[in-house]
Amino acid sequence: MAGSVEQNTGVEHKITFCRICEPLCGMIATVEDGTLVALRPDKDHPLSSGFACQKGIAFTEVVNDPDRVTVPLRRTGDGFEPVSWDEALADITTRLSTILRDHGSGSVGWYFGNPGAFSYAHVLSALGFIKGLGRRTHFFTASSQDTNSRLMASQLLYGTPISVPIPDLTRTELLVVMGANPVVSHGSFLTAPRIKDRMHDIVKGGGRVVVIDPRRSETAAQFEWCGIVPDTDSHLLLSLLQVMFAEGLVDVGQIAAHADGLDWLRTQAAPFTPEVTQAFTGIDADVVRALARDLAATPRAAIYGRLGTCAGRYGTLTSYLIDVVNLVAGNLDKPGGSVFGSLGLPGQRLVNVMMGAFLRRAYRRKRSRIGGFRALIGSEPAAVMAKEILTPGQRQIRALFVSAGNPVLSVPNGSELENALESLDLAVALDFYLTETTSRCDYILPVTTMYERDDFPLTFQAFQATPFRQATEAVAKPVGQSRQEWEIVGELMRGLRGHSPVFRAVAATGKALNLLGIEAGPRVVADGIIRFTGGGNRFGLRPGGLTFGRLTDRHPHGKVLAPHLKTGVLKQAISYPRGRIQLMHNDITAEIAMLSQGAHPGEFPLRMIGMREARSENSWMHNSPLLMRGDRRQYGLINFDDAAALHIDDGQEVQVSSPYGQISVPVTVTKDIVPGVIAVPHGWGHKGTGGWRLANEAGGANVNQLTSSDPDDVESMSGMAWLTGVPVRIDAP
Ligand SMILES: Nc1nc2c(c(=O)[nH]1)N[C@H]1C(S)=C(S)[C@@H](COP(=O)(O)OP(=O)(O)OC[C@H]3O[C@@H](n4cnc5c(=O)[nH]c(N)nc54)[C@H](O)[C@@H]3O)O[C@H]1N2
Ligand SMILES: Nc1nc2c(c(=O)[nH]1)N[C@H]1C(S)=C(S)[C@@H](COP(=O)(O)OP(=O)(O)OC[C@H]3O[C@@H](n4cnc5c(=O)[nH]c(N)nc54)[C@H](O)[C@@H]3O)O[C@H]1N2
Ligand code: SF4
Ligand SMILES: [Mo]
Repeated sequence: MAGSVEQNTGVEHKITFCRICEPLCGMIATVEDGTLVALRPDKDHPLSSGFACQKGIAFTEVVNDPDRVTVPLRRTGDGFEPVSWDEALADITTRLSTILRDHGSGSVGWYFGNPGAFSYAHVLSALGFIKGLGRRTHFFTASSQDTNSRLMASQLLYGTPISVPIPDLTRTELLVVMGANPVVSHGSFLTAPRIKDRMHDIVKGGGRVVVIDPRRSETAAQFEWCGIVPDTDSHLLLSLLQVMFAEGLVDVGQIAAHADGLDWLRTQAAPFTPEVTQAFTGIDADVVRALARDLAATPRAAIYGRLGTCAGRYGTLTSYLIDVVNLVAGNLDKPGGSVFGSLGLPGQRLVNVMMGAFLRRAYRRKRSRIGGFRALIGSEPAAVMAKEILTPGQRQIRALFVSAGNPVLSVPNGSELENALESLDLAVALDFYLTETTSRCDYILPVTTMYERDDFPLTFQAFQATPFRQATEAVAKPVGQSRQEWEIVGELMRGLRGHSPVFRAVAATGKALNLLGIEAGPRVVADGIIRFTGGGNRFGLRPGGLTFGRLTDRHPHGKVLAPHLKTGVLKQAISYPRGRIQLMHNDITAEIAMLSQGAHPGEFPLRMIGMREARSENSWMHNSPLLMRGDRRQYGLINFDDAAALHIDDGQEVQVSSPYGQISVPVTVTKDIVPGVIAVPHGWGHKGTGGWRLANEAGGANVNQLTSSDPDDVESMSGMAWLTGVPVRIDAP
């Protein structure tokens, strides 16, 4: 059975999966003569078992959107004109050749947005292109607005950014969710279909889910809510440690067997008694003590943090402390605790040691031109991308590719970036919409959507709560003239062969593979990874094991590899040669020292946080009528007491100002948010010239006009943008 469950008169029902967000829910695509006509959840998917959210179902409207870009577009004075692929690619490679000849590879940059991470072929080809052009190219990703601080914490503790523990969701008895809203986000840095049900299972089994959040989020509303002042999580976590040490709740021998620096840690935590931190966090000392005791006493407990703990001023410190509290409470690498997934490679430890050493070396050696940020996972902070374009000098960016991203709305200081894009010699977007970003580019190269390409979710394999493999073939034919990103990159590489030995090698390898009857392209790599990792056929050594083809042919609904993640694998996850966790770092000492100094500017007495919405996906699903029904608009959220003090009525438009910018937004007044906080959804403020009409009509404001692109406001260790807890003032007009 090749992934197609029914067939009559040109209508097929094809088994596949959604790739909008991380649970990767199973889907059945109804396809008529190659055209996607409907999507429904896959009842036979072993993990999502018949669940899909509104965005997943609405995706047919994205695929068939009348506003979708389906032919290559070239910018004219005040609009766009269709051009042929040949013409577009010839002009782009000619202009790029000139830029490379005159200014070198340091004049080229690539911004890789969030949806790109869901396509193995896009990841591999974009990396191949930008790294193949030369060492001096610029590479930015959405990660510096999302996960960099989390990756940095792992690099410090385990020696490698790619060992990130996740909660053992199906076995835990106490889950502390800190700065995440899985009921709306469906989980992040954590692939767990039906995550809401999994959390309810914890409670049904007699356990608890505690949500630490400035807002009584949709998740907090279903479980136990503990309100917190934004950007004070590090204080809370240090006081949890203080209590655990002071009350003798720590099994020192057990921890010392795996980690260096425990005494240093105890000294660092000592001043942060719950009475001291209460003044910062707003959380009662008694609540902190009780939580510390519960975390230490419950055999299966885990703290899980995500965007809310990553995107504050102390994102790396907070992420680091989450793991450290899990460790000290005896919950790291334990069933039901915070555990490490892995690809299940043979010699996993050796691979980790080598990879970590390579990444740490790059981190030490490479620095960004603007702000001197170190290269975490080989990338630069997107917060300073505009300045990299606008600041003259060696390695000034003159040509920029943007694939699967809308940085004008997603990175701090959107208008600065908008102007920067206009100043480039060449800007090329790989996208299927004319957005705030792409409509500032010289070319828009139309790409396929996820249902028009094959896939294997490589990026998310090690972050699955239940080890699982699924792959899919393309289920619909490409709409219009759209092409896959890797095919476009392949053409660019061919056109620029003269500039890169890597591109010449890629071309030669492709030729050799074709001679052997193997279709050249990134699928060979994905297939190799499936064969080599957990459940794979190890190139014949494990007969009956998985390959890309076998997954799509024999296991179209996917295959569960094991009921649970393995524990007792800590040493494998660590990249430091001695295989021990390193707690002590001068940078962490410095961050802890800064905690007590961070004064809040008096003229901006409130703090702004983000708010994800069930019917949005960052900036890019606001053109779907299904998702926009009911005349949806962007609203901020403020507390009753603040509204009363400021004489603001429910629904009123207010002006929100930060030290960095200003927006206008209507507000909803609620008791479900900590006083002193305003929550504003990101991804609004559409003005894609000539593009998505419904999104443009819905308007709204770009909340990232309130965030800062000043290098001093970017987290120094990880290059992470500062997106939550930003000081603001509210004025009624
Ligand atoms: N529906 C929907 N789903 C999505 C997305 C979407 O746009 N819409 N985006 C996807 C993406 S790209 C990502 S990265 C994930 C993110 O997934 P999550 O991190 O689960 O989602 P967020 O809604 O950003 O959750 C952050 C929570 O942290 C809280 N918070 C803010 N500041 C602080 C703080 O200082 N401390 C604490 N403790 N909490 C704080 C916020 O109130 C919010 O409830 O979601 C993914 N899923
Ligand atoms: N203030 C604030 N800012 C934030 C956040 C926040 O919580 N608050 N969240 C941050 C986070 S976590 C993230 S991940 C970023 C997201 O930031 P970005 O990734 O920069 O932006 P998106 O809104 O996800 O835009 C995705 C673009 O990709 C296109 N696209 C969709 N699918 C594909 C595809 O398969 N191929 C190609 N080539 N294009 C495709 C869409 O049309 C859209 O133009 O935003 C960050 N910005
Ligand atoms: S939860 Fe995410 S993966 Fe599942 S259907 Fe919705 S958008 Fe798709
Ligand atoms: Mo994200």
